[in-house]
Amino acid sequence: MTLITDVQLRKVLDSRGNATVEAVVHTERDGFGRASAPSGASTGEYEAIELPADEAIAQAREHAVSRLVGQVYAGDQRMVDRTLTAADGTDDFSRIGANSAVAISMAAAKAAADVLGAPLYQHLGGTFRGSDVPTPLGNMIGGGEHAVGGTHIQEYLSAPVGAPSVSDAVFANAAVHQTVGELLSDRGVTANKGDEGAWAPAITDEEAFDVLESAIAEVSDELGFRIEIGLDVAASELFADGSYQYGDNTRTTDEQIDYIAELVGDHELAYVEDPLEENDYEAFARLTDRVGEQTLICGDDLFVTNTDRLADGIGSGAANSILIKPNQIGTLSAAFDAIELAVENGYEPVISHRSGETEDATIAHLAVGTAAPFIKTGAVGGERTAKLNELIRIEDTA
Ligand code: 2PG
Ligand code: MG
Repeated sequence: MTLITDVQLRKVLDSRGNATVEAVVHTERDGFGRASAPSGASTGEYEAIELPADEAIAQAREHAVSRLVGQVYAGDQRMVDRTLTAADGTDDFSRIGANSAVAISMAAAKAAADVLGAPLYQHLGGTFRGSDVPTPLGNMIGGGEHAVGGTHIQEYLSAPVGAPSVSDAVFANAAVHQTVGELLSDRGVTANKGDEGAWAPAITDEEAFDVLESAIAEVSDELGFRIEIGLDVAASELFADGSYQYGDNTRTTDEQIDYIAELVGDHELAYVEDPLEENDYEAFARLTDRVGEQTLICGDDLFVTNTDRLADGIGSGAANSILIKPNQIGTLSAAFDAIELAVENGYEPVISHRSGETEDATIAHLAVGTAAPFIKTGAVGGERTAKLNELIRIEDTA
């Protein structure tokens, strides 16, 4: 059986050099699972609370560990997550920290899969979900909260929708990323990389489209399959004093809707995340009504992986897709519930990394285990390739 026999918590580094929580779960029959929490920079107002790593570890040790050890089976994910929720006792994990909660939740799942000798995606998804591997959305050019001095739009994504396999898609994104770097240097533009490894040149949003379109055309011609463009506008970060601020340019909500609708048409966007600020369901609904047949309008800060907020969105017709970040809600069960509610209502779930990451690859398994159509997890950099290479392994061995 999978009775939890030990839970260890420690502080480890994330990709930004900050401290994050790593959890280790041991069970009977030598089950072992280890997982670590990611961390956002452009965080939504309604996300579960990330505490400083030391505090999250101390609080979880005091309130959660003894409720799990010798009491709960790692194979009963619902029970693990209910126990974490009860140990916390708040509705946003502000007592033990969503970072401790999600690390323990994921480590328990891995320990249970280990006892079964099954891959994590299979343990999470069960045998009936198959093993469809999602299309990776790769961050190519960016700015916003992820890179000072970059574009206003936070992420320009490459979406290799025509790729015959995940391996082809992953290498296509890497090739687009390299080509963008070369095109920038041909134009005499120097560029560092932002937190997720995307190029962060000081160019306008229009130039970013131009460069990305050229890179995609080149790579797609060479590889012979279709690659489309996606965006994470991260509009809550642009929104101040009632309007959207693009440097010296300001757009009202109506103008923002027009602007995004034009971008969808002009650039045949496959995916647009957070085009409007996180409280404006009504504007999301208007935009979805206008372009929702042509593209995915995805709620990240809008929904924060929260079923209550998603239900509000479904009720008002806001968006047609939801970003799923387990650390926004604190447990795998709650993330799973958000995915289920989305799918039941025709919303596409997109599983996502955070800008601050570790080498943990749980989200690759969550995406496969839930048959999500897309995963957003960067294109280059070790903490990103940890997930991408895991997808390649899953595809190769499934
Ligand atoms: C986002 C994410 C990941 P962060 O906005 O979607 O790309 O960024 O983790 O900083 O919230
Ligand atoms: Mg986002």
